[in-house]
Amino acid sequence: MECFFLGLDSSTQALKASLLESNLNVKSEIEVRFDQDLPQYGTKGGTLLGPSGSGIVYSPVMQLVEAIDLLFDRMKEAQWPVESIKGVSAAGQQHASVYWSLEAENLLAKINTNQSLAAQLEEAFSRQEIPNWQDSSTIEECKQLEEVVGGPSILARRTGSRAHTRFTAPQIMRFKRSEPEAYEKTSRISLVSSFITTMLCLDGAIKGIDESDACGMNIWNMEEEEGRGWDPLVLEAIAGKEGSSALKKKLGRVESDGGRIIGQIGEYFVRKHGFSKDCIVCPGTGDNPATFLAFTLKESEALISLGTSDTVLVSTSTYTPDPEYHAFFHPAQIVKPARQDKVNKIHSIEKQMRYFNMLVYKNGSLAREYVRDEYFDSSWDAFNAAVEANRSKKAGDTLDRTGFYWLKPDIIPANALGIHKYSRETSVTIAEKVLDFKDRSTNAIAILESQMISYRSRVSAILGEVGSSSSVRRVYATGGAASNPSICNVMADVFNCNVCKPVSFDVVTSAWKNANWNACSVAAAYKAAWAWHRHVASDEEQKWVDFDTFIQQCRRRRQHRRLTTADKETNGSLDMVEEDLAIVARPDEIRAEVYSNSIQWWKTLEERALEESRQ
Ligand code: XUL
Repeated sequence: MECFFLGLDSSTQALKASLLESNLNVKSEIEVRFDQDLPQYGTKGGTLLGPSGSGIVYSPVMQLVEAIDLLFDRMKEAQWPVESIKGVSAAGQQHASVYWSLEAENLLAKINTNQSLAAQLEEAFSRQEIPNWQDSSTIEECKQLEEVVGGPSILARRTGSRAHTRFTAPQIMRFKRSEPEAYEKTSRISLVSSFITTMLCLDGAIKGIDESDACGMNIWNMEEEEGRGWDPLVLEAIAGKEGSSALKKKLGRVESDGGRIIGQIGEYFVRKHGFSKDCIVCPGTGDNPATFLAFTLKESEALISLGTSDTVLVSTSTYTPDPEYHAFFHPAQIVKPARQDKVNKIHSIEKQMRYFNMLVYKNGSLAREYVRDEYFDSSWDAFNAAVEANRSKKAGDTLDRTGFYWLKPDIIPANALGIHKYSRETSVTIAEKVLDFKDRSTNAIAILESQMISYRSRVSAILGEVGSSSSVRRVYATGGAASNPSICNVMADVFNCNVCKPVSFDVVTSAWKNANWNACSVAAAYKAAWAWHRHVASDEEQKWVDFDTFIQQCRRRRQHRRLTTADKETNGSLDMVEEDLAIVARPDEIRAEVYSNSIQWWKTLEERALEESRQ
């Protein structure tokens, strides 16, 4: 009998599900959109706002509970073969926290199919709001947290990030302060990913937080082995000396093996929807860690997601925290007992920790679209034509059109603001501040070069790159703007490596097409499949197979055709590099060298623009 895997993704605007075949081919996807499908909550973009100027952004917890029922109903309507689903896992928006009441575990233990989940869980929460990652109401709490711990760098070293308003520690701090009674009546605090995992099992136990997702809380100490755990300094900063052990209990255990089986799908889903009672559940993870897994990013590979804001993910085997960005544990790492000394009972652990870093830039498409609208009459075609006409050909080209377009106060560099442009006007070696470039059409290439050089220079620093040769081996481009060929071309030149994008094989047309599946729920299903595979494996090697190898094995199984030259021809413009992956841009040797040699002075100009933005 064919078996399937299910992945859920609880994002800001929707709860989504992906159904995958055993070779990890995406078979079908469905979703519940909060605004349209649950209009009784009155959300816009999935959220509600607090009083004007408060910075409060949240979503109602019951909206998510109702969405779960609705999503499973839709699986039934779509006739998904749920009885053959072997494993399920979830991804959830990062940082956002769910607050369980003292009665929660009791209620979770006696869920029945006669009533909806919402009707049975009305009393299960001590707080009706889930603070959303867009919330910025905790500026004071962030200041206090950094002060107690010893400053932003120390907090970043301990927890992977400096304090951020959306992170869970400052959010819990504000909740405790503004609703002390409700805080006291909180039995456990979940992240959205562990909340969904708990709801999938419905066995009366609130499930542990995934360790990779825990790194987005500002509470989990990521330092060396001895330090790993809920950080005592942060616990104290939130709850005081007297309250820190109670807070630690509320946070509960943390799951460090993302492929461990932590339960079976709840009886509720078995009886009501026909799931198999043997369907396993493994820990959920954050949406960014899930995106990272969807691409099985290897060391020295980067993923650039081009959205309203741009996000860069980079994989490393060293812990390189920095207040400018976020460090996380790899979301699918296993700690394998390597040797067992039966006499001394010493278990040595095979450790090869892996990490990824995330850089978030607020001014992504926002800034690109500003340039398009201001100089190119809102036309991408005109914007792209100007990029192609002005591609760098020799050293110094970029020097004449260096621009920084910080329309909103940015995250990287912190609080950078304003539009700053530099060009050589009177000297061949010195760039001067200008109101605009002589040739205004060069703003198109200037914005792309500036964004890409910023990403490259910071990724290089994380990878410990020396000299000017790029150590980034491959870049994956995703998000809306990744379909713009000019943007990908500049990306390839600046990073001096191939830019790739996922594609999928269309069995109807027998051709490759852009993969438009939802990366987070697909990656959650990958994780469920990996956990199930390890669970049923009879040999030791497969029981401990690492995530990347498992994905590779599945990829080979679904290889639809050999990647021959003939294949490339039949697939038109797609330049396939391996199963499910096409190259969209290759670097030009000369331009790549021009950019590599430009990084140093570009950094000097960025410093200057920053100073000017502070004045
Ligand atoms: C990352 C962040 C967002 C959310 C989106 O730090 O806040 O990407 O994870 O759900």
